[in-house]
Amino acid sequence: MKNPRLIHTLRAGRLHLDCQGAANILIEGLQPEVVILRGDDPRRWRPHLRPAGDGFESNDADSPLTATLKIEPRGNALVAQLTVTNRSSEALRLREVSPLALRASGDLRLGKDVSEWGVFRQGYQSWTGARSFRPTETDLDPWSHLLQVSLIDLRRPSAGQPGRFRSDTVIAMGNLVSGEALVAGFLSGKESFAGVEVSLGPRQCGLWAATIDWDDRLLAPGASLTTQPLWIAAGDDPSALLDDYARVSGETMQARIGDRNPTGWCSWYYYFTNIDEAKILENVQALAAMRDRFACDYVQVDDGYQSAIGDWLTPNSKFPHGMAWLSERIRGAGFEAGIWTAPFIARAGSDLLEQHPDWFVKNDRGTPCFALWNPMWGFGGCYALDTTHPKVLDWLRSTFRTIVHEWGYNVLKLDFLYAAALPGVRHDRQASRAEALRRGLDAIREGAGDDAFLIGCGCPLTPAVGVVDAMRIGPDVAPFWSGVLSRSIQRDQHGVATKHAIRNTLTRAFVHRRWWLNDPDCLMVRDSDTDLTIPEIQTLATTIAVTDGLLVLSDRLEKLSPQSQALLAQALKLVGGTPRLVDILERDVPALLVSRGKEQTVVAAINANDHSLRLTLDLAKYGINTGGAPYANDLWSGGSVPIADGVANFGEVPPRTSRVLVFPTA
Ligand code: 9PG
Repeated sequence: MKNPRLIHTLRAGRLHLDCQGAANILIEGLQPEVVILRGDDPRRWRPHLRPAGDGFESNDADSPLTATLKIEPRGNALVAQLTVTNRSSEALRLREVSPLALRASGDLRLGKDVSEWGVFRQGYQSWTGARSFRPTETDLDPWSHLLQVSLIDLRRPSAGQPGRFRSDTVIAMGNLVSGEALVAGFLSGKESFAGVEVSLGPRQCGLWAATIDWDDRLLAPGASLTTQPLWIAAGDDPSALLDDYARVSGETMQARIGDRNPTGWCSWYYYFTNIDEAKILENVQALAAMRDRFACDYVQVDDGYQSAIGDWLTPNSKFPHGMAWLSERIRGAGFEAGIWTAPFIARAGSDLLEQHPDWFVKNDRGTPCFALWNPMWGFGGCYALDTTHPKVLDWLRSTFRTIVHEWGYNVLKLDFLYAAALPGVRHDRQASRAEALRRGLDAIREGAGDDAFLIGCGCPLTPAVGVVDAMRIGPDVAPFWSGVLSRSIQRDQHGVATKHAIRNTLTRAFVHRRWWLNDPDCLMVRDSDTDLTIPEIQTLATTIAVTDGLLVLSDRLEKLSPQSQALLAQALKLVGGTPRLVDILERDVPALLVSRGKEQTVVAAINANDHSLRLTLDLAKYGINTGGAPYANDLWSGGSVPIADGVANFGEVPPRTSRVLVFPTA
């Protein structure tokens, strides 16, 4: 498939996309769609189109809306943008707006048979699972509402039906037998949340809709709205298409991408909330002593220093010298100081919630909107701050001005950010949820200043592009692989588990250095105080190193065994390449990755699935010159991996183990 270019034609009021150079890629019967609310009753408007100027317009005299659609080539991709105008005399409440949607009367073809497809479903926020599905599989949300609040977009739950998938912002689909692939995604996401939904039947794709959530806001008489641009491209490598999409969307959203990845240490995954000044300083000393083996840039104090969730400027009694004193000690030892906050939530009993109940997003009953119940913090729930309220924005600016410019913390881990985008009633009723979140983030950036290093966490992804320097792209790691709860109520994909973190670190590698620097969450290398086995630790270390994101240790360093230190040293040798996933659509947890650096190219066979996998990789296809050697050595086991005709044969790779080959870059 050479230079497959999408072209569009209008037939009988509907759009058809063909792929020049690939007869087997086709989308037939696309139309714009708007869902208007009459009371609580949603009505779908699907205008027929006619040519108008260099685009199209709706051809529908009876509708209160008019629409114009622009479609332009961008490289080999097409970019579509819809403008909708309210020509009636009353304000209209809009639920959803789709620049392009296909229903049962249309068709989408990628090769011969829908049963051969894989679909990559992007998750809503940092901790939401992001994985590929086969058409017979069902995507399930976390089991209870209590979990869903902090893991999915509550306005867009999964349908829970086989073959039906709703992907946040971007979707990748492909035929696993014949190789045709299609990627479609919105180029910007700070204006409103968006996604692409598909429904795959046994023989046909009966629904494909790229949709913006208009959050049931009003469109005034005479007013117009224009959707974020939708980018669609076809080809034969879904990972390459996702890379292109992430690059173009990152440019559109003016992503912040630093020259290098800082390395760090974080208190959470050894101490959890059980931290104090002495424990932090013990690790500062250890980091200074191991500087030649681990060049750590920052030391980040996590959850546990604050007097209450919400009261960030008041430390508790375990930090008697205050946070400015501690940062001075950290910086005095030659590290940048980092600190955790959850800036958009406050817990029952905090001064913030007691003193300013009017600063919170409201639910239907007019009381503060519930955002989280975290057993680690005790009984009371947490509530969502209203980041469209000017006083809240002032408070955010001044809080972060203090933390950065008076206390001296330059690395900010900003957690539980989804709260600012929860559905509810806000001070500014015309702000979308994505806009509300963005205003909160912008206020933090203003207070912290341009030099602060902002790491988003628990954050809906696209509204943060252009504000944060790094973003957690997966669930929390843990000193265990996965558990009964991870597999049942978290559906083996959402929420805390090392397995879940590894999956997302692989499947979301394509946004690294295009939207921000990826934060894969922490590396734990310890071999005590953990349930992780050595091969599991190697698998986590390989994943973090070869995907090139932030490398942040979270162990009690004084206690690291020589074996753990040796494992860390091996992992550090693998960083610095540009990752490309080979099998993103092929399995639940992808396993093959090529990471090309200036000097070396690392090939990793990472099996984070719970069954063994037979893996081979065509090295020649990825430009790897083996110099004719008949085998290469696996970094972890020292065992040899045979190479024949440029293909590495990893054989049967057991679950929760990895193989790593290193070649000089050709
Ligand atoms: C600190 C931690 C760490 C970690 C973050 C985040 O739903 N929950 O109750 C829940 C608790 C903790 C959590 C995520 C969800 O982890 O990802 O790195 O900073 O907070 O409390």
